[in-house]
Amino acid sequence: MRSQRSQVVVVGAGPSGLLLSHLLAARGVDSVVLEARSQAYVGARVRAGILEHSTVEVLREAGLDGRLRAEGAEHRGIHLHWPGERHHLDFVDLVGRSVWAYGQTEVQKDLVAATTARGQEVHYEVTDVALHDLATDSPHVTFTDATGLARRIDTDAVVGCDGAFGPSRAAVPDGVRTTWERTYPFSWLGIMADVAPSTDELIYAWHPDGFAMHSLRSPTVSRFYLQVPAGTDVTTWSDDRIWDALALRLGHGQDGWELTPGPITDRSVLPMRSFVQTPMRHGRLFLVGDAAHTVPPTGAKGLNLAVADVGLLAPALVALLRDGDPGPAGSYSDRALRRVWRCTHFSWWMTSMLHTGEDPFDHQLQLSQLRWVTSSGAAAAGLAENYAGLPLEL
Ligand code: FAS
Ligand code: PHB
Repeated sequence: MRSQRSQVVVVGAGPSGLLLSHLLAARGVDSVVLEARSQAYVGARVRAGILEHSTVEVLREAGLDGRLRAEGAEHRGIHLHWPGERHHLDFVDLVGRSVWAYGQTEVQKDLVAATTARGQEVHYEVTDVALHDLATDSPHVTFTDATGLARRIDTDAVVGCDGAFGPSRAAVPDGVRTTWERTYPFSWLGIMADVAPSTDELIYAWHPDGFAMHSLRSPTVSRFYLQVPAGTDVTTWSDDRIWDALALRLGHGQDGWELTPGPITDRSVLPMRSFVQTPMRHGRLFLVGDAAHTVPPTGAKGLNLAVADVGLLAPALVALLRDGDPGPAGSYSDRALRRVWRCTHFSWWMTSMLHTGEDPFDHQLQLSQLRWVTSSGAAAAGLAENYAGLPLEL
């Protein structure tokens, strides 16, 4: 077994793992990143599309916002739509903050480029990652590298950036961890299409048949979602069925607006679930992003929450490992969870307002809420504050 030492071991090279490694290196704290998949696989995963204000600020401070500002699209707000009505909420007018349409795949490319340029040690296609002695000040991690060699890293801190199904969550002992979970009775069927967006900013649509969203990735690539029953087999939705449902739910033909279809280049069904695992620290193990929480994507919070965790944890680890101050690391979990629960509630609130079931009473409640949110400045500001992004510290 080959042994080495690093101040931090990061499990997972998704956005949170690479961003954390980048921020630590910039402050003189070394780390090694371990990733189960190949760099190409991680980079190709189609996921989030909206960066909130605080995410853009974290990326700017890290010097990672260049391509975002050159190739991304700054959005002032979103459109809320239901049959016969469409209203724009202008976040800049309401709360002075915008959001950016810039796919997670692009963020990942920027992070890979930055960590590669810095010579960051990232091991892809590793197996058998195991975390040891987490409750001591001298934990270690063992794994098998891509060549099949058994490896050991002695470290001062382990950070689980390994998503909802990685080993870090489970490394918190049963008697220590609590998991709150909610599974929704529906999923999102998501498609990527090679067609210019039919909208300037995102459309979130309520319809008796189910929720729909028109998002985008670039001036020539659009992203769409449809609410479908949980467990839907994506192959049961033909292209025509998808486009017909999107046209109906998004209001094609209403007030002269038309949805332009195009070739579908990617399609998948995303289950809608939410969980929060506490605490987000156990000994020298820290949990970040989807390793500690996931939210339904209706509030565009998944990636943004992961970045917010990193924005809190990076300075805390620097204080602990470089400056000998255990304070910020000690309070990391409580500080992060305040924002996690706020964003979990907002994601639930947006999901409950926009996704339809069979009960017509619920439909009337949802329509009343949509009319309130689009007619009351106070209500609209509440949505805008949560969607455009809250401060890192609540
Ligand atoms: P990630 O899951 O991105 O990264 C975790 C990494 O850890 C992965 O690369 C994984 O391979 C690695 N890993 C796992 N086990 C490991 C092991 N044993 N050893 C080493 N490495 C291991 N959010 C939105 O806001 N909008 C969306 O539309 C949206 N769509 C999504 C669609 C899907 C299918 C999924 C799963 C999530 C989606 N999300 C969306 C949420 C998503 O963006 C996450 O919030 C975001 O990727 C979180 O980033 P990380 O915490 O870095 O976790
Ligand atoms: C996306 O573009 O993928 C997207 C945008 C907003 C959401 C969810 C997904 O709330």
